[in-house]
Amino acid sequence: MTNELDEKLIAAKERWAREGKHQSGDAPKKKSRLPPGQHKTDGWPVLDLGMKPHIPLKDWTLNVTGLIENPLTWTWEDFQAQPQVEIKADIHCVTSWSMYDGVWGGVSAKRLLEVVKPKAEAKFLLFKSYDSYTTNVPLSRFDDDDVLLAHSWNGKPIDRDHGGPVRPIIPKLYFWKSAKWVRSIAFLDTDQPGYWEVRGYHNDADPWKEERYS
Ligand SMILES: Nc1nc2c(c(=O)[nH]1)N[C@H]1C(S)=C(S)[C@@H](COP(=O)(O)O)O[C@H]1N2
Ligand SMILES: [Mo]
Repeated sequence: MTNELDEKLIAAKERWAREGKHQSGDAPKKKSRLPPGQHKTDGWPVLDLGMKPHIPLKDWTLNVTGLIENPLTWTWEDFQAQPQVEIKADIHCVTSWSMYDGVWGGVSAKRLLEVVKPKAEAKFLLFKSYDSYTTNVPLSRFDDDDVLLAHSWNGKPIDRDHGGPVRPIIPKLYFWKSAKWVRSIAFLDTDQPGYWEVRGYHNDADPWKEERYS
């Protein structure tokens, strides 16, 4: 089961986009920590396309390509040798759960940007994952203080179910923008919509604006 696409879940999520499931239309509550239409969850649900790639650390690499001065391939050792940060953040999933106060450990987006040096034309990022998933964000959304390439959660390695060895965490966007099992990051001058972005999900994905569906 874990190596097959979860066709039923994918079909359901495409239907939710057509039907606008969980779309509250509520105005954001000024002081609320919860974006409109969300509820707090205590566990951490698992959501993906169904195939959960297993990537031994010795085989893991991260490729960073495109419109940057210094394209690179990091091995696990290269990645660990970068300055490490811990960032506490809330996560908001489009299926309406929000998880509070995760402590994410890894390499900050700011550090990656400092190393690769995006060219002036670079405006968008495309993440590709070991399960062939893709998702896109503007460079301006990646270049934020709370964004990182995370390898740990609450002090422990992110497990395979949740996208380990490494996944970006972009707390200010719905969680589908945080690619599990990330394999490459391309810096582009044009926006290239990813897996869910071409299947009815909003390109920008700001939970505070309730940008669930396109
Ligand atoms: N590689 C990959 N990343 C992915 C997905 C996926 O199917 N494959 N699903 C996305 C979606 S829709 C969500 S809600 C979150 C879920 O992450 P979790 O399973 O750790 O909660 O991962 C996102 N990143
Ligand atoms: Mo999702």
